Parts: sequence; structure tokens; C-alpha cells
Amino acid sequence: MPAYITSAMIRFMQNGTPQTDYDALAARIKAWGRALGFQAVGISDTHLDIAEKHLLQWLADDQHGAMDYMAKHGAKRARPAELVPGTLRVISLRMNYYPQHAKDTYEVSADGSRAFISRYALGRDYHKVLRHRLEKLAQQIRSEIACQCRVFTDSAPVLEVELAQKAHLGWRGKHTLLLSREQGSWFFLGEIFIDLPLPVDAPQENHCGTCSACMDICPTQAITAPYQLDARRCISYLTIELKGSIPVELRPLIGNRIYGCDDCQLACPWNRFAQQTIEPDFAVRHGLDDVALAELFAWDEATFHHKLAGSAIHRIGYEQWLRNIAVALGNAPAAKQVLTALQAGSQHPSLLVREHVAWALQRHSYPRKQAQIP
Ligand code: B12
Ligand code: SF4
Ligand code: SF4
Repeated sequence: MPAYITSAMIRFMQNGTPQTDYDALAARIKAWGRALGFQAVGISDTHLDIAEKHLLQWLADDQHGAMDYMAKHGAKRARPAELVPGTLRVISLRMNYYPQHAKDTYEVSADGSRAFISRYALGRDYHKVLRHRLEKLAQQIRSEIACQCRVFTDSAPVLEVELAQKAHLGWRGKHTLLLSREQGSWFFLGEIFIDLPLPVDAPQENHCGTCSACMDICPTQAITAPYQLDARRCISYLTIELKGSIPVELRPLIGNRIYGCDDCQLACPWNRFAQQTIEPDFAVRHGLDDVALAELFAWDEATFHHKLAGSAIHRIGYEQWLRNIAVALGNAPAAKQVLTALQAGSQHPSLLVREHVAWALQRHSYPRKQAQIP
């Protein structure tokens, strides 16, 4: 006897047989999802057996680095019905984020004195945007039929790419992200776990073929084999997830990327078909698409909190923000404003910041004593 009774069971007990036309309901859910701003909606079952093996191997190899939360929930991450008892289906949704009117990505990447921030983080924190929309959709479903549904996006222990792939939202690229022929990969994923036996969609065919552009371009060779990523080497991990000191040997490879990295997506030929977002929330804020490293490094803590409140970047905190900019300044051409900014930072109260500033000054051939290596 299970410890839970799902709403599907209650309906069955009340009516003897389920009366609902689930095909029609699935079609309505997809239409509601699109009306709420999602570009695609699909449905899958909850079986992730092969993915679970890969996930456990990835964890056993320590490829998650310091992301302890990845190991915390064990196999639950790959077992939706254990995470939320009663779950029969997962509704996956994707939403485009590439902002309109952002400064040309290649120009910013190529100018070492300017900051490169991943396209997904130039506007409002997507967790808030997606969660709000998913909740709206869940409410709409509940108002139509008695059911239990729970929404997730990114932060929860869910294998989102794998579920979205099963739900026909795209295929997993060799860089490990999901992509589609119509929209490339510049989108976020979210899910609704539901206890209704909705009809499932068929997975899409993989269209990577012999291409390996994402693997070839990766500055740190973090994509160790097709579909496998060693997070410890990924610049996204180093600048966002890693809290302490960035490994010295990887710092020069980070270039001017101060928050996340988009190189594997920029190299992908399918992103030629990507469409920009129409969400005002993802529009660029505070000129973050085109700003000098030295200018950002000069922000005091109050400015950091003021300008980045509501942005995903805010989550890393001021100290880590300065750490990242210090590394980028170390990789920047040795202009006067770069050196002046670094010299000002060499007195910073945080040991973490001072250590990265000292490394940066050394890169610009500052004598060890003057660079004040801690
Ligand atoms: C942890 C995490 C990271 C980590 C690790 C990424 C990774 N690939 O594992 C770091 C910090 C590096 C990261 C970076 C980024 N992330 Co991230 N991340 C996540 C998170 C929270 C979990 C991913 C996960 O479970 N990883 C564990 C690994 C084992 O799982 P997996 O990637 O699914 O691995 C599968 C395959 O590799 C395969 N596999 C493994 N071994 C083998 C071996 C063989 C032989 C084969 C065939 C397959 C195979 O099976 C595995 C299990 O399914 C998800 C959200 C979520 N809850 O799912 C977002 C998520 C994947 N990230 C996202 C984004 C946008 C990014 C960045 C682009 C951000 C940026 N611009 O900096 C980068 C991209 C880097 C990259 N190339 O992946 C989006 C991706 C959207 C999309 N289009 O797919 C997600 C879905 C968040 C969201 N809700 O939108 N991320
Ligand atoms: S995000 Fe950057 S560092 Fe990470 S895998 Fe892609 S190209 Fe490599
Ligand atoms: S760059 Fe090539 S290999 Fe990588 S995801 Fe895109 S199509 Fe696939």
C-alpha cells in the first residue's frame, strides 16, 4: 500500500474509470504553455535509467567539483517519481533568452578590456521569470482538472536536459546542452511534475552528425568527450559555482569572461537559426553587454547590490564578482586603466580578492613585492 494517494487514484476510485480525454487535455496544456511565452512544450514519462548510470558515474568521477548539491539527492535526481511521489509525467518547457539589441557578442569577446557576461545573465534572473510562468500554467491545469503538480526550474534536483530531450523539445548536443533545429540552444528549461497519465511525446533525432565545433572551441577543454562535460574545467563553473580560489593554470584561459561562458553555443551551427527573446525581463540591464572591466571593478559593494539586485549575477556575491573581474583584468591588455584598477584592488580587505589581484598584477609583469602576493 503506497504512503500516498494521488489525485488520479481518487478520480479512479470515485468514477470507476477515468473520464478525461487526456489527448485533448495535453493539447490544451501545450497551447496554454505557448500562450504564457514558452516556445515549446512536451511531455515525457519518468524513466531515466540510462541517464542515471551516467549521472552516478559523473559524480563518482568527481566531475561535479564543489557542487555538493549535485550529489546530495543521489538517485532522486534521476527518479522524478521518488522526488515527488505520484508523478506519472513530466511536462517540459523551453523559453528563449538571447536578448534583443545586445552588443555583438564576437566584438565583446574579442576586446580583452571589456567584460564578457553570458547572454543568459544580462537581464532579470531567469529563475524568477520561469518559476512565475510555470506556476501560472500549473494553476491553469489545476483549475481544469483535479491533479497534483509541482514546478521546477534549474535549482532543483531534476535532470532537465534529459527530460526535455525525451519530451521532444530538442536533442542533447555534444556540449551536453539541449538544442533544436528551429531555435538553437539559447533557451532555458523548466518542468511541471504531474500525476496524470498524459500522452507522451517521442524524442527527437540527434542532428550533431560529425560536427565537433563546440568541443574544438572550448577554451579549457571541458568537454572531454561527446556528451560529457568535466564541470571542474568549465568556465561557467569556475566563475559562478566555484566559491574559492580559481585554479591558477585555468585563469589565463578564462579571458574576459566574468560570469559564465557561451563559447560552445556560439560555435554551434544550429544557433544560426536561434531567435531572440521577446521577453522584456531578459532585456539587457545597466549596459552589461558592453562595459569596461575597469569600470565594473570600481563598483563598491552598495553599487553591486543596487545594480545587480534581481539579476542571476547577484547570487555569486560581491567578493566572487571582484575575484572574477580581477582574473579578467589579469588577462586584459596592459592599459593604464587596467593597471590602475588592479593597483586599487591590491588593498582590498578580502584575501580571496587580493590573491587574484596579485596574480593579475604579476601577469602584467609587476614585481612580486609590488603585487603584494599574500
Ligand atoms: C550543474 C549544471 C551546470 C554545471 C555542469 C553542466 C553539465 N553539463 O553537467 C555547470 C556550472 C558547468 C553549468 C554550465 C552551464 N549551464 Co548549466 N546546469 C546545471 C544543472 C543545474 C544540472 C545539470 C546536470 O544535471 N549535470 C549533471 C550531468 C551528469 O548531467 P547531464 O549534463 O544531463 O549529463 C548527461 C550527459 O552528459 C550524459 N552522459 C554522461 N556521460 C555520458 C557518457 C556517454 C558515453 C554518453 C553517450 C552520455 C553521457 O548523461 C548524463 C545524465 O543525463 C542544469 C539544470 C538541471 N537541474 O538540470 C543546468 C542547465 C543544464 N544549464 C544550463 C545553462 C544555460 C548553462 C550554461 C550555458 C550557462 C552559461 N552560459 O555559462 C553553461 C553551459 C555549459 C555546458 N556546456 O554544459 C541550462 C541549459 C539549457 C539548454 N539549452 O540545455 C540548464 C538546463 C538550466 C535551465 N533550467 O535552463 N551548468
Ligand atoms: S561553457 Fe565554455 S568552458 Fe564550459 S564547456 Fe562551453 S565552451 Fe567550454
Ligand atoms: S556545435 Fe556541433 S557537435 Fe556541438 S552541439 Fe552544435 S551541432 Fe552538436
